[in-house]
Amino acid sequence: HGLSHSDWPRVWRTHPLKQSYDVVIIGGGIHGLATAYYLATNHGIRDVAVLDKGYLGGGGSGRNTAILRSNYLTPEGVRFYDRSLQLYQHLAADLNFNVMFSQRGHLTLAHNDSSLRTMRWRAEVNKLQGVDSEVIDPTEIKKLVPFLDTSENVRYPILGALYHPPGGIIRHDAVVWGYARAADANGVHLHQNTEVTGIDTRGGRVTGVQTSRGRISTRVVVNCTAGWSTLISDMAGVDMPVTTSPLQAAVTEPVRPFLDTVVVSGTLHVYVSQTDRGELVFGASVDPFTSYSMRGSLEFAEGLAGHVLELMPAISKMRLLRQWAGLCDMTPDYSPIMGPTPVEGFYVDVGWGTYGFKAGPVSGEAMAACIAHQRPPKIIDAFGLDRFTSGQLVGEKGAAAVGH
Ligand code: PYC
Repeated sequence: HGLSHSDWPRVWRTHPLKQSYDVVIIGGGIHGLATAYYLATNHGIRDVAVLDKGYLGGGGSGRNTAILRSNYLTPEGVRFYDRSLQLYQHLAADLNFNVMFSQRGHLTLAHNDSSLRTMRWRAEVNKLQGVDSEVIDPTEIKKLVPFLDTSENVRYPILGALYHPPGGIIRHDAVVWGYARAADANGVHLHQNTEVTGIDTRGGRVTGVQTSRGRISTRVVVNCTAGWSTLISDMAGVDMPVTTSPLQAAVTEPVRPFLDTVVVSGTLHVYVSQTDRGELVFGASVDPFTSYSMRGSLEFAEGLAGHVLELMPAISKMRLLRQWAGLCDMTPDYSPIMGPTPVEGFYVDVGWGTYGFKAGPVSGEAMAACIAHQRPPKIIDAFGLDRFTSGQLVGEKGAAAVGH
């Protein structure tokens, strides 16, 4: 006699929608949930609602390829993502939820002189920030990943790689569920199937949120959405320099473990890792057009297979089981937009491009501090919306996993 799923305890509660909250967070993914959790635990702000038009973790949080790393190109980016890795390192204990973080190492391959130069640059910036990254040669790469074709007789020979030992993978859904359960336990109300249809402002400040389940009065609204971040900001009258493109991913049938590190190739537009269950998870760069589609395409699967087999010819018999897409909100400098906006009480945590998942914990921590102290903490100082008028961009394109 086994447990039927109806016997399982609920991980978080449901509540009636209250008519007012101190803080309303739009978007029930890792960013929104982490912001709610740190508001409650770090600042004692517990009268918080998280609204999602679908289910928790159904957007980018459930569609990413679960890769964590902090080997960025700018000092601001490296410090920021490294704080996220530190939070991820003790997240299982903090949330009492097994998030299965595996720091198995991360390799970004260089197939030409200019990428090798960028890898050296990243390694030096990383080391100056205390982050473990170094450039290694094909012999060392082969030792770490014996299945990689490191010969010289291929279209794009591997010249070297940026090796980042602290990088790895995690169970992305567990991170969402862990934050959701802990936020709920700290008094946060999680409202699924609750779509935001308008944001009320008066005299340049936020006064409330209109939803498919009624109006909420509030003086603080945080836009933690991806894909729809511009539509939500438009509701408050805030323009954002963001375009949205799909990024596709795919997963194979499970096989015995053979791939111990995360492998990224910008030139071949692919990254791959093997889950604890044995599946290979692949991702690519964003599709070359703007769209809100979250479906996979045959063109993508064909291109992906061709590229992967250039790297690992031995896996040609493996079968793809599933493919899907997530939505990436791209900014002009490939860095996020975080903090206050010209509308008082309206905050944004958006523009995550192709690396929002790994930033979840530090973003939640920083946005919670920003709201509690009514000014951005130092760690997100460089990511304000005003940089697009002052011209102080944080160019992070060279650290995107694969080219765009
Ligand atoms: O930035 O590491 C990354 C990444 C992996 C998948 C998409 N982006």
